[in-house]
This record gives sequence, structure tokens and C-alpha cells, in this order.
Amino acid sequence: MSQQVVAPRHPEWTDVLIIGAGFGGMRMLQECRELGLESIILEAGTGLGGTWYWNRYPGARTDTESWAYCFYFSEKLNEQYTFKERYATWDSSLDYLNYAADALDMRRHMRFGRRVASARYLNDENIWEARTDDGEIYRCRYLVSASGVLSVAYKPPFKNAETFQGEVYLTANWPKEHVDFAGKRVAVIGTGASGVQVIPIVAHEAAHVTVFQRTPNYVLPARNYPITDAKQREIRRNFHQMVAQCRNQVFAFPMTDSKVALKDASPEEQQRVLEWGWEIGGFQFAFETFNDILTDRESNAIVADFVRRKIRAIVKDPKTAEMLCPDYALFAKRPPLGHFYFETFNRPNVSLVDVSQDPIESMTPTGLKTRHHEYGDFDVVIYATGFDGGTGALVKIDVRGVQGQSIAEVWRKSLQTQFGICMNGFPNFFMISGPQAPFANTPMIVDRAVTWIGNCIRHLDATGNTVVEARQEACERWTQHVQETMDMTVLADGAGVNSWFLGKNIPGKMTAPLFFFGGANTYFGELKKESDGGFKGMQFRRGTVDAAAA
Ligand code: NA7
Repeated sequence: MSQQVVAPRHPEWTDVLIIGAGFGGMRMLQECRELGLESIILEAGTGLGGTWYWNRYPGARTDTESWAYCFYFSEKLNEQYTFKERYATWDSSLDYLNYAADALDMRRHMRFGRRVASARYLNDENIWEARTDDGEIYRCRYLVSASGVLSVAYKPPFKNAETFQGEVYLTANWPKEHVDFAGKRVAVIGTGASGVQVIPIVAHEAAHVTVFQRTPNYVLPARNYPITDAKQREIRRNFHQMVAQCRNQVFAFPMTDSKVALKDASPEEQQRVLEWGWEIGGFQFAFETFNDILTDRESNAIVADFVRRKIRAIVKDPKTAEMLCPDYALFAKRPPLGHFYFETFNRPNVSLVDVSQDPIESMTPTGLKTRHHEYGDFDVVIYATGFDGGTGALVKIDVRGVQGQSIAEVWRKSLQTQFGICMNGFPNFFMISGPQAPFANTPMIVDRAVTWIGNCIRHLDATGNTVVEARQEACERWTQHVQETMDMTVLADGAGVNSWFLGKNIPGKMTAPLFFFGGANTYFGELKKESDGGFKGMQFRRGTVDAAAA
């Protein structure tokens, strides 16, 4: 077999090379402009949008209110945009990002169809060199990864997967062409946030949908609604208030954390407030009702019981209802928002199969086999089986630091970062939404991280230095803090239920908290403290920056 030899091309120079043209990459591009730095974004897709470019399955939408899932640096940008629904569909999110790219003239910095395969730090020149998988070479002063928290899809390696004769789709890599389910028998594997969104929509069209569930989820009602003109005016009027609200909320949502502990309320008051939360929907159910749901096990158990009662009230078949009832702490796994999810199981064309004790092992030409059963007769199989979250994207790229060590090797031994933004041994390298940053309303996390990166680069310049990296002690401190804060919440229980917050959903992946759950608002405070205090956790020094070597 002849092997294609790709001739090395002349490296292209830019001050900042950004990987990924989603929210993070675009926000970084804006910061580079403010810093007066030239930047290029390399994007694997043929268009911008990141998550919303790839996850275009029917039903895909945000779980954050659309008007708070945006760029926050320009009121004018949002004033001229009309949000359509409480939760933006994938194409509305894409529309917003495309609108922003045009309004801010960002496209000329973006190169599409470029997948970064490797990046290495060149010690002598103090520059980064990145290569795409088709052989392009870029050199830069700063390398910024905005490659996404959930961008590497996980597809379980079922035996004989290739023998299935029907159509196969992955929610995380959905085709651009319309997929027709009319009259088809569809199997959906997975009931996380993606499965929960796709199942009700496909059920409207398909002849039959069989849902294969391994772990049931606490699906909270989203209570979506169209945005009226009056609501739109209110959104515009309250822009700054919304930004302030997000910065103060534990998950950076546009809501106000309750100041009341459930355990301090009477049983009647508990039920009254939870009913209110259930009706108002979304994450307000968890955050505007009581403030101890994530930290107090007894309070959590009362709320979990409340949700189970709702499931039993909605789902008519008692056996199905029981299968849909989770028995672990609410938030030990990320609770999805549902759009008539539980109601879907009352449809005559939807059935639920519990594979928790009888795992799926292989595919057949017409369906799949668990250890004890065979399920056949499917025209379509949809995998909604999640992501190699947090670390997946950077592990896939061969990123090498000062000693030639790869991020994959380093993280295999121990995951340690400063704020999920930078690492020891990887100078002038920044991660946007890297592991150990909060998992919350992503655009806000990204916004604060990029502001911090911008200030760090300003500090570097102001001190006459050219090399910056996180101090090892600072990374150890942050890692310990990430662990301790996680241990203070019920999220630590995720270890027992395959939580991707801990890397438990990927067989063989090291288990560690992949996100900071001490509160997004606390995180923003920590970032500010570090920046205002002169970046004590970072070490700055002089090195050559040899653009001429590029
Ligand atoms: P998730 O939340 O990781 O869900 C993946 C689902 O796939 C989940 O129900 C898994 O069951 C299931 N799964 C994974 N492997 C298997 C096998 N081998 N057999 C059966 N079922 C399996 O990913 P999503 O894409 O839904 O959501 C990820 C995030 O994206 C979401 O939280 C939002 O923030 C956006 P399990 O629960 O592990 O037992």
C-alpha cells in the first residue's frame, strides 16, 4: 500500500493561535483584538459554532436561558439580536454565533476544516508550533485551546458494530442533511441530556422508539416558551442586571440563589416551594427553591423524592415509571432538562428497556444483543452515549510542553491545573473551559476565563517578561480545592453512577473531579483575586520570542 507523504509547508506566524471556533474561541478572538494581538482560529468543522455546529440532532437546545447564553462584552450586540425562545435550539444558537461573527467581523480570522493534530513548545525560541492533520504548520507566541468541554463523542465499542444494516447516528456528530424517521423503528441508546432531548422529537415521527436506559435521570421540566415582544424589551432593558446575576449565581445562570435551607422549612413549605419550582421549570427548580439541595443529603433526599413522585404521576404504566425513577442523589449526575420527556413514555409507540443489569454487548444486522436478550428489527440506531468530557479534546491533540511531555501523559498520572486555565510545564499555553474550571453556564465561564487570560498577558508585557506558566504549588493548591469542594457536595456520589463529571463514563479513564463545583461565583472571585494580586500563582520570566524563527 502506498503511503501518502505530506510535504512540510512553510509555517505561518500569528501572535495567538486559537483552537476552536465556538463560544470560547470567538470570545478569545475579541480579547486578542483588545490586546492588539494578531490571532488565527483553527476550526475542524466547516463552519463556526463548536457544540452547536456538531450537535444538530432534533431537539438539541441549550439548558440555559437563551438571553443569558451569549457574549457579555457588548450590550449593543445583544440589543440588535432577537432571542426566540427561553431555551435556544441548536440552530438558533448557531444563528446567534454567526450573527456575532459577522457583526464583529471575525470570520477573516477563522480557518475552517483545520483539525489541530499536534502542538509543541519550542524552548529555544519560546514559541509554540502547531500542525494540522493535513500538514499545515502554524507558529505562535501564545497557544489557546478553546476545543470544548464536550467535544469528543463517546461511542461504546459494541462487538460487531459494523454488521448493523440500518442507519446509525451519533447525537454528537449529527449529519447536516435532514434525517427522516417517518415509519421507522428506532433504537436510542443513552438517556443523558442528549437522549432526553432527542427521544420525544423522534417519537413524534417514528413508527416505534425503543429507549435503552442504563441509569435513569432526574429530568427536570424545562418549561420552554416563546419570547414575546414585551419579554424581549425586558431582556434588553435588563442586560446589565442579567450579567450581574449570572456572575453571582453558583452555576452562572440568570437566576438568584435561594437564601433558604430546605431543612429549615416546614414540610408544607418545602412542598409548596418545590411545586413552585417544578412549575417555573429549568434550573430554577434547583437553585431558586432552597440553597442546601447540593450540600445536605437529607434535604437532597426530600427533593429527590419529590421528583420521583412527579415521575410516577406523569408516567401511566407503573412498571415504566419505576424504571424511570433514579435512586441516587439528585445532581450526583448532571440532571437534564426535559421537554415532555416523561410524558413521551405514555405514547403507544415508545418503550423502555432497562439495560442496567443486562448490558448491551454487541450489534446484529437488525439490532443489538444484551447479555441475555436480543432486540431486533430496527431501521435506525441513535447513539446518545455522551462524551470524553473535560480532558478528551486536549488528550486527543498531541500537546507537548517544556520537557517534551504530552498533556495526555501528564494527565494520566495526575490532573493538575491552575483554575482549569493553565498548567506548569506548558508556558504561554491557556485553556478556555479546561478541566478543573467550573461546569456551568459555559459562555459566562468562558468570558471570565478569557478576561483573566487577557489580564495575565497584559501583566506579562507590563513586567517586561515573555514567558508565563502556572507555578506547580498553585496547581496543587487548586487541585486540592477542586477535590475538597466536590467532596462537600452530593456530586461526589457521581462515582457510583458513571458521572462524566468524574470521568466515570469512559471505561479506563482516570477518575478525578473534572470540574470545579465550589460555585461559579466563587470561581470568578478567585480569578479576580489572583489577577488583582499580581498573579502570584504564575511564574513570569524572560525568554526569547523569535518570530523570525517562524
Ligand atoms: P451523558 O449525559 O454522558 O449520557 C450518555 C448516556 O449514554 C447515559 O445515559 C449513559 O448511561 C449512556 N451510555 C453510555 N454508554 C452506554 C452503554 N455502553 N450502554 C448503555 N448506555 C450507555 O451524555 P449526553 O450527551 O447525554 O450529555 C452530556 C452533556 O452534554 C450534558 O450533560 C449537557 O451538559 C450537554 P449511564 O448514565 O452512564 O449509565
